[in-house]
Amino acid sequence: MSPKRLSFLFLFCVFLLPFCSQASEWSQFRGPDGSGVAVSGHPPISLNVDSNLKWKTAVSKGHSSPIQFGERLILSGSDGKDQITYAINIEDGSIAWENRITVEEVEKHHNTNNAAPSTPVTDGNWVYVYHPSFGLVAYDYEGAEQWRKPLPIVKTPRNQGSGSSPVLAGDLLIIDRQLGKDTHLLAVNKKDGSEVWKAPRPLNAWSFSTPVIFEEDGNSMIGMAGSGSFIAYSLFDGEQRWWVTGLATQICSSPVFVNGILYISSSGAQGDDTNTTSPPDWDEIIGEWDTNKDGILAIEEIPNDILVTDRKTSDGAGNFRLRGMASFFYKDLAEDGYTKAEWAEMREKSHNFLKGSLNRPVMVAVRPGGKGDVSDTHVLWRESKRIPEIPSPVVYENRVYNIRSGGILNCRNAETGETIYDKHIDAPGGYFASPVVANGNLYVASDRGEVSVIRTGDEFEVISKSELSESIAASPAIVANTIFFRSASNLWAFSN
Ligand SMILES: [Ca+2]
Ligand SMILES: [Ca+2]
Repeated sequence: MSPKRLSFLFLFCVFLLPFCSQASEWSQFRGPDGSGVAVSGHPPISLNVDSNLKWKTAVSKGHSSPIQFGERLILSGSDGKDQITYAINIEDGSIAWENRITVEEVEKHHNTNNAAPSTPVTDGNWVYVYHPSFGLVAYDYEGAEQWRKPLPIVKTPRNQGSGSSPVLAGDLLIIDRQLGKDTHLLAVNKKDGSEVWKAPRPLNAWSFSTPVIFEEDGNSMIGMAGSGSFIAYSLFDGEQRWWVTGLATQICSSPVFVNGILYISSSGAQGDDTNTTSPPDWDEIIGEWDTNKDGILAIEEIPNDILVTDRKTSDGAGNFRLRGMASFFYKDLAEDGYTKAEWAEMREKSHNFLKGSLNRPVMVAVRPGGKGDVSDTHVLWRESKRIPEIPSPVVYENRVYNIRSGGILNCRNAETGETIYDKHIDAPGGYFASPVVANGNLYVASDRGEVSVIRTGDEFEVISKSELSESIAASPAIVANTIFFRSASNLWAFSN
């Protein structure tokens, strides 16, 4: 190569690359590799709106999290039929650009979910946004649209709404598509959105989880949890290679891949197994509840405040009352009430539902590899207690941290799964946001807007608690010395 050409290349690299590749420390849902661990950030260990709140910017509703794209954050939102992408300047919180795509139909979702649940992803060149009510769209740094790929509107189980975020691997952009029996992983070329492969997963459809990218014997793989199993596919062609069974039916949290091990948490519909209570035995309650003493339990004789499921969210969303469950499982209750035999039948059906596979939490640690069902050969440990409903785990310095609703933090040994501690952090409410770690400190946020910082390690130590006054469902993001929280209607930046 001539010296002239070399110097041209040098100039190209030095002067052009900074303008076409935007660095990102937090490029996708839960940051680097989706693990929730900041590589080098030192954000404040206590949030204070008077001293270290750098800025606060109003944004539309959304449960997705911001990502970093150079000097900006990218965030998705939903406002009626408008599906929004924001680019927000990290320095001052001003909005650099905002793009809206108006759809005819917005996906149906549970009242604890939202129409903008998917966190964008960037390769440093473009940003890729998935709106479940629209499809995929790619923008450059200035917000110029590069391509769009409309997709049929999703049909999630029981209309609970989407949860999965897109991931990038090489030239592939991959998203889980919930379409009932047509549910599949879709891999498109990130350069133009053209389809590369589709991995059908009709038997694995119940999921709100983000896929995980991992390596196994030099092969690049993608894993997806749902409907009681975790399935590993080849990234090359989407071929199903191996799977682990025995997980919960309906999976919200996302697996992480740390130090060569996959950690997969699945809790089912109600969270921790202590969140469900089977209906009481007839003999225990009939004397007290049968107020007219006719030996029949009428619906209005069942106390209205008794819960069979308590997800411990701050507004009681998603809880079942005994009255509702009793009439759900025994239809003639409203007409002539319960006899002892009818109550026994209802009790058994309710118990099977409440304590069955739909609600049975399971967390596993899995060594990747093998072929077919590897449940008996590659599972390092399997635990069924003290597992959260929505938040994903953080694995940090050989410990697994899980925050569950009610404000209970569980710390396990990552090698054995044994609990090191299980403690109330004294910040109750629902936990939807996944925890993150920076500089050895764990950040958790509740639907009451309370942020708690816990020192990692074998000793349980809460460092600080702060109130943001608005519900938080999105997972925090960390860039250098700033931590970002999305609440019900704002994005907050706290900085050292
Ligand atoms: Ca009665
Ligand atoms: Ca009856």
